[in-house]
Amino acid sequence: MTLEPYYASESLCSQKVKLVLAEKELKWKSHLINLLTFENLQPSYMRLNPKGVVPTLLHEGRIITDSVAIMRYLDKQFPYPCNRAVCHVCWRCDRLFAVHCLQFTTGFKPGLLTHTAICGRIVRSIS
Ligand SMILES: N[C@@H](CCC(=O)N[C@@H](CS)C(=O)NCC(=O)O)C(=O)O
Repeated sequence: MTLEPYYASESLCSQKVKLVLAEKELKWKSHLINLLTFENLQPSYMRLNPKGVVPTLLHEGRIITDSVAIMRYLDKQFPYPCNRAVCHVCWRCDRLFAVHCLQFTTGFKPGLLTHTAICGRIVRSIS
């Protein structure tokens, strides 16, 4: 069933989720939320995310809030086709994605990004 992320373009938390969707090459239906017009505080969105923040993910009737919870959910539902033990090391490190997103939003070519665990070990490269 369709993945439906609700996100805002200027939100780093949203970028983290979009980066995972892109890395996993998942198809998704866009729900762009405009924070500047307080769309996140509209009742229709608050029903999905009572805190009124982005991102939120809708998938198969489930509503997942919080960017890290969404990233973990996506990884569980759509595992990387690489060694899971290695990926687990990677997924313990939330800081990893903050670094990636910074590079992502500043125009760093995502294809050149490298997953590096907090211990400094390179666990996966995206080519
Ligand atoms: N811990 C949450 C934080 C979510 C959050 O604070 N999102 C910000 C954008 S990055 C937001 O929606 N702000 C809107 C507001 O506070 O009105 C997550 O990681 O998803």
